[in-house]
Amino acid sequence: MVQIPAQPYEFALDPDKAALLIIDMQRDFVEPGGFGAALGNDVSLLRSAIAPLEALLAAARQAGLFIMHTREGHKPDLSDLHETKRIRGRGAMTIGDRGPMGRILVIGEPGHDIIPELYPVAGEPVIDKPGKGAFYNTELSDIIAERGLTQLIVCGVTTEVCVHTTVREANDRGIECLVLSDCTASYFPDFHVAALRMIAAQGGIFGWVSDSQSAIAALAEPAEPADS
Ligand code: C5J
Repeated sequence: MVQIPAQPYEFALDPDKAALLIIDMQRDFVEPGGFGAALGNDVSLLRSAIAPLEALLAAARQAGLFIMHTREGHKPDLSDLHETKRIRGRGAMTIGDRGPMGRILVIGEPGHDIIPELYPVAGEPVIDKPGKGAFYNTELSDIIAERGLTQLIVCGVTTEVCVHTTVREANDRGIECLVLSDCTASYFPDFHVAALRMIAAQGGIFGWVSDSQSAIAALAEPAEPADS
């Protein structure tokens, strides 16, 4: 076990049973012309998470931590897209429409891909998810069960939407989640702060909150045996 300073109290990381889960660091959310922009957001607000995530990803790879990435998106025929989601927002552009980075939020299009700074390497599963949560209609539960994982370090975008939904789903499945504040971001800075507070409030009702520096320092430490 490695102790990571966190809110509401320290997180006892068991690196053999933990994974880093990076949520939706896709061009469609962080670059102009994608899904985030189509909904009227200032996508530059999400870029603060990129540098801390790069450092965390390097440290996690160095430590041999299991790493997974998710991408929100839909099949080219949109058969996995609820009409309610397609029309939500009433914007001029919506999911499946063609924009500067290809069809918005469609698997295989340039905008759907993960940004180059955080690109997955061999051995890091990439989970395509049609919803906001990473468990809905995906293979994530199977991967977690197969590997005997009980803890997730959850990062990515956006804090109050896909990160939060995934943490809530994981928590209800008995998985402990540690969210790193600087490795997540929102189009709404006040939502980011509130979402993190909600996770750690009430004794950690959804999980724990820490930051990249604390996690990176912990990953560099040799783990104590779990029963010590
Ligand atoms: C959103 C996400 N915000 N990845 N998706 O629609 O948070």
